[in-house]
Amino acid sequence: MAGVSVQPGTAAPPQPVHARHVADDPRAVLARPLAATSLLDAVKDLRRDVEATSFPLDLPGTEPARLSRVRLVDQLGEHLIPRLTQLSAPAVVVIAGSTGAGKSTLVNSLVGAEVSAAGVLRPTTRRPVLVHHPLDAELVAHLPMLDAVDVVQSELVPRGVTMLDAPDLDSVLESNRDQAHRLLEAADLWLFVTTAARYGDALPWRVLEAAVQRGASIAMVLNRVPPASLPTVRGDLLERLRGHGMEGSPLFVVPDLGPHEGLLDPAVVAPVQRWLTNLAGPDRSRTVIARTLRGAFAALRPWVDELADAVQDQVDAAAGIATALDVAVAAPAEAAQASLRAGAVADGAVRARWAALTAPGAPLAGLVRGSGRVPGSARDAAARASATEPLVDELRRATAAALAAAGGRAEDALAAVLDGPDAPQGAASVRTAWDRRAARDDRGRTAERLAREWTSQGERTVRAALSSASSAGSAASGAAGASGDGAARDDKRTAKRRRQAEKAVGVDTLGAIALAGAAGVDDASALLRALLGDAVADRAVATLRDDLLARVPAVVGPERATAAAPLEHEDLAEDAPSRLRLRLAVLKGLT
Ligand SMILES: Nc1nc2c(ncn2[C@@H]2O[C@H](COP(=O)(O)OP(=O)(O)O)[C@@H](O)[C@H]2O)c(=O)[nH]1
Ligand SMILES: [Mg+2]
Repeated sequence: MAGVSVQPGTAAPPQPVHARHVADDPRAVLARPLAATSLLDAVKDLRRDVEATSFPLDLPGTEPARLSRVRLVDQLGEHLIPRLTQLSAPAVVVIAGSTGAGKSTLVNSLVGAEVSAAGVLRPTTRRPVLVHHPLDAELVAHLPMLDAVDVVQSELVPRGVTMLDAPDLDSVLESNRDQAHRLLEAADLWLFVTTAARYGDALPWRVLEAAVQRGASIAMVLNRVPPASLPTVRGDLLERLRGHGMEGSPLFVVPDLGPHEGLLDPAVVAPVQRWLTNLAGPDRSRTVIARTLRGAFAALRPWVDELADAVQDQVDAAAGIATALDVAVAAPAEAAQASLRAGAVADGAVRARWAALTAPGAPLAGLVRGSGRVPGSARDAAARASATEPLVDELRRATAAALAAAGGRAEDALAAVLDGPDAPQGAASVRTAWDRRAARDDRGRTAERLAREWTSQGERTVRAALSSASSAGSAASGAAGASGDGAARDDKRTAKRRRQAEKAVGVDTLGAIALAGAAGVDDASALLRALLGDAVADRAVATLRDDLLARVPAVVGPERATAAAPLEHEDLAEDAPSRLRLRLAVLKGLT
């Protein structure tokens, strides 16, 4: 079987007759699915990110940015994305023509397989068949006529094109089924198949004219032309095309070579195949999309940039507020530590309890005799331990109160910064979202926990001080033995008294005394020195005092954190503005 011929007996390459280039018709140049999809995806991504962008802080200029964001989401979602989706849909090429013209045979031959029933027995094509490339499945899914067709996939259909073997025109028009009409109206291109015998039929021309009026492109396949009559028939057909305003349409000629069943020779349909491939040409379709949407994309850039700038303002403001909050709590934290160092915990109930415990005849009275001996037995130690329990309770209560007060002053300072005349931009939004009640509830619990932890360190700290002194002491006594030094003898006496105190007073009670000393009861520190020696007593008291001061940040920090919680927003994160800018860059690269 010979290829498509333009002139019988010439070796002219099989080219369609063109009066006008198909590519000039924007309707004829449809999207390349890959590029179109990525462009569509890029715009969808942008829309999603723009929609997700919030402006948590009220700044000057935030309100216009919020409105602009809403309008941009609308513009993208209601206009650009539908338009892009439309442009990205594959071109629907409907194969139309009179019954028996060879439509189904042409479709089958183009895809190299019998996807649509063909034959002499009528009717053959009862339900339209839509053929597309497997990779276009997702885009094809958006086509409006899917419920009315059988869908077949073929690798031989160029991407970006779907072929629809429609029911015979005559039967479509007779049945006047809405579905069939919708099908034909959805077509972007008509590949009109006619024969030397049928091209004069009036009905197909009426249908074609209506398609041209709707803006569809037309190409003609003149099928089964006896070589002898080709010049006449071809001339006639071109005349008719001109008469119906279709002079620009390509014309393919398939010569008749006698009775035929099954697929046509691939060479015969190659020009039609090339035309289809050309139709789906990748770069051109991308250019068409870009050209069609150039105005929209150009408007998008400054718009998105503006939003990204507004997000940047939010991020900058958040950083400013965070710094202001840091500064706000620094002074109350330092003041709280200074007052703890000055003995705030000891004032009031603690000092009164100490006085009661050390009054003449009370459990801690006369612990140190003039001789330096520590009076008492292990039984006395147990009695003293239970007697000092109320002292530890009092210390815990006073410590909790002091720490809670530090938290309260931190809250006041935070409020002053967020409310004050020099409040940083956006502070009002943070202030509104700040859950002060929750902070207060937590504060009491936190302060009590910290106080309990601190008082539980008394005994442990004394034990640690004693054990480090005894290991240092045994090292020192070795040296003293050799030199007979007086200070070493003193150390020996101190160490002996320490051991006595440990046994007779008990580490529990020593811990309570050390806590009282660290809290600021100077008499307690003095007693501890008398019992344990200056070095060990001072070490224990200093350790406990440092421990107490170190708990201030644990109560002030959460105050700041609660106030700053509204800043923990992903749109206030440092990289927030770059998200939108990145989307814009991707889009720029695609258009
Ligand atoms: N000789 C010849 N027969 C053809 C050609 N195209 C189709 N036919 C035959 O014409 C008959 C009708 O073809 P079919 O594809 O079913 O036409 P449709 O009704 O337009 O789909 C079938 O028997 C085909 O084998 C062709 O190019 N040459
Ligand atoms: Mg058919």
